[in-house]
Amino acid sequence: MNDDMILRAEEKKINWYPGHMARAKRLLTDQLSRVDVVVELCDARIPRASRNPDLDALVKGKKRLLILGKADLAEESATRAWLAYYRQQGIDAMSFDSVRGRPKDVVARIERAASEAVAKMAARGVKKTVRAMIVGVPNVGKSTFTNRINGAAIAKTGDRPGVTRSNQWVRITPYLELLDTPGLLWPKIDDQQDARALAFVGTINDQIMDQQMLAIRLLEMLMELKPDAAMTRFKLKTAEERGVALLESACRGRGWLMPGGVADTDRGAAVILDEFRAGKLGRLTLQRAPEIKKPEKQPENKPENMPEQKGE
Ligand SMILES: Nc1nc2c(ncn2[C@@H]2O[C@H](COP(=O)(O)OP(=O)(O)OP(=O)(O)O)[C@@H](O)[C@H]2O)c(=O)[nH]1
Ligand SMILES: [Mg+2]
Repeated sequence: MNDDMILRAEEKKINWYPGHMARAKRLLTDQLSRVDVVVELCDARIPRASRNPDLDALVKGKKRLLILGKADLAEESATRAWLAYYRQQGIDAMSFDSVRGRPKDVVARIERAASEAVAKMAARGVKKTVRAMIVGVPNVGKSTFTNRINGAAIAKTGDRPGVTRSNQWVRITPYLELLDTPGLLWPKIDDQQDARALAFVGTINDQIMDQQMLAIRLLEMLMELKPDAAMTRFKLKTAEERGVALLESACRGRGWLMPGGVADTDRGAAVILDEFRAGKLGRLTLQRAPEIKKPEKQPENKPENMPEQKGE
């Protein structure tokens, strides 16, 4: 067996559902009756993989707003395509980045989503305080988003998953409150492509995965999607390599070497993952929106028993 075959044989299924996440799920359902809107934050680079398949069942009939977050790291045209797709599906969605995004755009959308409840209270002469719960996978940027809307850092943030461990209400205005919640995954990630995508963007605890394996898969994907950027960034001489050889070449290219000139693949893997997550390879969307099917033209109804028209 060569190195690559050994690697593939050892590749383990990616899954992360520790005890604090089961607790996070309980915290979410506990607060549900208190909120008017559920704001679901997903990652604009991987909208499909970063949406919790259990959420529909968890939040039942609540008003929803989907936000494609970290939009500054995704390709703008791909994000537009995702938004068009969601619109067609009847899902209320917008994109946002917490680096430059304007809070008032989000506030307006949350208020719109809650407008029914607000109108009901207004009819009774009461100005309602809208309460919105921010949910999403770990590290997707929920706390940073909350801080951005708030205008000042109040929630703790960090570049690893699992930073927020309990619910935190943040008052934005007298009439709007946001609930920052801990990141939530689901007990079994069925699609391993999705699991890997979640791992690439830093949603899954790095400690439970083989970092070298993950970095190799990431490099391979970059060589498919953005070969020029990857070759420049990691100073690769050829576009042909894959597997361990590709990781070693990146290490040699960037000078991550151990004594004797041996590629330091441990260090290389960690830096490659960090650089990708920080957007150093430029904007990149890993998952494309499904094509929007145009409604098929209905064949014209022909009255029954009418003889076929013969051509001239
Ligand atoms: N480029 C960019 N980075 C972001 C954005 N939002 C958050 N981040 C970064 O993503 C990392 C995670 O942010 P957090 O706000 O802690 O994420 P979280 O969803 O609260 O994470 P948990 O509490 O662990 O579930 C941090 O390093 C943030 O700086 C964004 O819109 N754009
Ligand atoms: Mg957080």
